[in-house]
Formats: sequence, C-alpha cells, structure tokens
Amino acid sequence: MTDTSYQSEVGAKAADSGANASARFRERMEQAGGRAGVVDTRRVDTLASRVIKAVTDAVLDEKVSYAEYNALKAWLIKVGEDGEWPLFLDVWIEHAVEEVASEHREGTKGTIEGPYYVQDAPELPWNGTIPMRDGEPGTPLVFEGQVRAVDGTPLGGAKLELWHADDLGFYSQFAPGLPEWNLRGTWIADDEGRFEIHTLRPAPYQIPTEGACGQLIAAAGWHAWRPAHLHFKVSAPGYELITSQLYFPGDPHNGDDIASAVKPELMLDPKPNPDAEGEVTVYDFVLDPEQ
Ligand code: MBD
Ligand code: FE
Repeated sequence: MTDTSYQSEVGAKAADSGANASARFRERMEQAGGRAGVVDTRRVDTLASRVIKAVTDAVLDEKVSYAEYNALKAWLIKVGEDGEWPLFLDVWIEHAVEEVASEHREGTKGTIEGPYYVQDAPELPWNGTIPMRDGEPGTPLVFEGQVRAVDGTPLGGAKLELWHADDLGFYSQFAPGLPEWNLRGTWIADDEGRFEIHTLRPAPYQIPTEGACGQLIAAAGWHAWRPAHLHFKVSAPGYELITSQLYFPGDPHNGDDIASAVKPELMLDPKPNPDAEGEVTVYDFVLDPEQ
C-alpha cells in the first residue's frame, strides 16, 4: 500500500464516523420515546430567540456580507448532508451543556460524552481485559481504582463503562472494519468497589477532517486535535451517573482540546508497570447521591 492510498483509506474511515454518529443518535432517541426531550413552548421561545439574536448581533457587529451569508448557508446544508450535526454539537457546544448539568456535583468531575458512546458493551469481571484484536497496537495500560460515594462509602458492584479509540484514532461501530466491541467494555467492581482494567494507552486523536466540520476547521485555520483520552461512565444504584474522560500528562493538546473537554482533575498519572510490560495508573471515582 502506498502512503496516499493508506491516507485515503484512513480518510474514508474517518468520514464514515461522523455520519454513523447521526444514525446511532437517531436510534437512541427513538428507543428513548421518539423525542430528544420534551421542551415547553415558553422555553423554546426563550432559547430560540436568544440564539437568533446572538447570530443577528454577530451579523450586525461584523457587517456580514451576502457572500459570507451564502457560504454559511452552503456549509450548514453540508453539515446535515455529511451527517455531522452530532460531531459539530459535541465538539463545540456540549462542554457548556455538561458544565450546567454538573454544577451541583461534589464528586468526580464530568466532561462531555462525545459522539461515539454505545450502550451495553460486554460485561467483564472487576479485573477484566477490554475486548481487542490480536496484536492490537498500543502500550498496555492497567487502570485501577475504587468507586466510592462522596461520604466515603465504597460502592461494591458499581458499573464502569470504558470506551476509547484505537491507535489510529478509530472507534469501533463508527469506523468500518473493526470488531463490534473493540476497545469497549463494562466492568463490575468487586464488593469493595475496586476495579482493575486492562487496556491500551490511547493515542492523540483528530476529529474527522473530511466532512463539513473539517472544512470549517481548515477555513478558520484551527486544528482538529483532541488529546489522548479514555471515555467512561460510572454508575451505582441510588447515585448520579458520571460521564467523563481521563487524560494523560504531557499530551501536546491538553491545553488546546478542540472540544474544550479537558479539566485538571481528570489527569491520570501513569507509571511504568513493575509487574508487566506497559504502564499502570490509579484513579478513584466519587459519586454523588441521587437528588
Ligand atoms: C471524539 O472521540 C470525541 O471524544 C469528541 C468529543 C468528538 C469527536 C470525537
Ligand atoms: Fe473520543
């Protein structure tokens, strides 16, 4: 394979990922009752009016031309055609929604879910290994810790879902050609709330650049990078579910994540594993009681 055909194959896979996220989002919303949440008329009035005013204020302040207005129209049409509304929203808007949603929490910090979560990943014991291919590239990573309540009570049997990209930046079920549950799993903590996850250290990640989002990034002179990250959800009956991500110190994009989803409390501290090849890291999760 030449470099260019490799690049175009990787590009085609990345382009699929954004579009697949649209289809998967629609399925999930249908399962949840057909609408993405019921919103009352006064709330729609308030929010739609504010968004329209924010845009028209920008048009007036910046003296937007017809050429620019038509470029915007063409681009918005393309976001939909490329199936990239979930990607666009999760990269540039979700962090603010998450900030509002978790304002009251005292436990582990949340951050954005992003477009690539899939529910019901295979269940593994407290010390299980994530599903991966033979020879899956990447540094082995052992990730251990404990799930507790804010008052310190260990939460035995807590559920921990983990998903991350492979070494080339692809998520199973969104990029083609990967086993269904590659690098996705659900761990059930032991009676003391402890878990020991065996996975691989993820690589820094570029959001798909072939579609409308990539076009915006290029046109604006931005970059498409997210720092390497592990996505997770932690839950236990009677406690608020946490959706978040963990990051690695020294990643060149910890300070300029395109998705604005890095928080200092979400840094891991991997060390060489004394017992095996690769690295080991410890992170405890703290859950707030359900309100
Ligand atoms: C990702 O993997 C991701 O985490 C986000 C937020 C957006 C696009 C791809
Ligand atoms: Fe991600």
